[in-house]
Amino acid sequence: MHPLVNIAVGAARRAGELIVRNLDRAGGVTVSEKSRNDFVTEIDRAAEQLVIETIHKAYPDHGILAEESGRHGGDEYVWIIDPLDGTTNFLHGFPQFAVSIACQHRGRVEAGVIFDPLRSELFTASRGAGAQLENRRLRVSAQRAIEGSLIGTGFPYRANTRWLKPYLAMLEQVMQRAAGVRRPGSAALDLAYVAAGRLDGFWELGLAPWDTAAGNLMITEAGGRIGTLAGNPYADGGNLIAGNPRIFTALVETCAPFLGDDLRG
Ligand code: 2AM
Ligand code: CA
Repeated sequence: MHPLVNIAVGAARRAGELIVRNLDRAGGVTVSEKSRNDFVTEIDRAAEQLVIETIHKAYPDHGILAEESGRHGGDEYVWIIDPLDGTTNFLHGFPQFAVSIACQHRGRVEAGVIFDPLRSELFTASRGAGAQLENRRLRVSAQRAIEGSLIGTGFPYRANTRWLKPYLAMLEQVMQRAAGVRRPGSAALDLAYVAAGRLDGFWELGLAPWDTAAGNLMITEAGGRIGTLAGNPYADGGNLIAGNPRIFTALVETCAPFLGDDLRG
């Protein structure tokens, strides 16, 4: 295993264990929204600290870009960390969340790990060496058309509800043609599922770099494509379409009529 992947795996497992240990305290707790949010922030922070500690033990000079603590440290290698992707699910005891860790070298993601601690599913990827689920090589699906496909998505939230109209127009198109549309709530895991061929395609607006850094590499290494809504190469912007190559193209075509200037990217 690539040394960067190896460190990421150890970090993700430690964070995952902490998250699962605290799940009982989250789901169904009848407390105020504020104390719920404080609780999830506490778990987010603790999981993130475990990940950063593990990385810095091996690589003290590496930089960090993480959901809770932001950007700090060196800039040749930067680790992009989402300690708990799917926090709303976690808070409600809805069993779909993950730890996502990627390592960038000079601006290019070289290694990525997405860990689902409840199913104990570990998705890994390193540049040029493919993507794996445990010991199996990942490959995107062979689905040829949106008709018959299973497509994942995420709904625009908070500030991003300004995109609700175009988003719903896209959804209307996709749901009328696909076999099914799923909104599981952890973008990192959704991207891993595209790489694994469990989803034929995926799109979402308003994501953050830590939601997508590991999944981006995973999909590319599994033979899939990921891009902006207009189908351009994806960097780390928030709006994306992913899928096997045919479904990627079909989703880009489907979304095209609904892209205003702010969504074209
Ligand atoms: P998070 O759980 O780490 O916040 C779901 O649509 C995806 O969007 C998840 O990957 C989720 O990551 C991300 N997201 C970021 N901010 C969010 C918010 N305020 N509400 C819901 N999802 C959010
Ligand atoms: Ca996230």
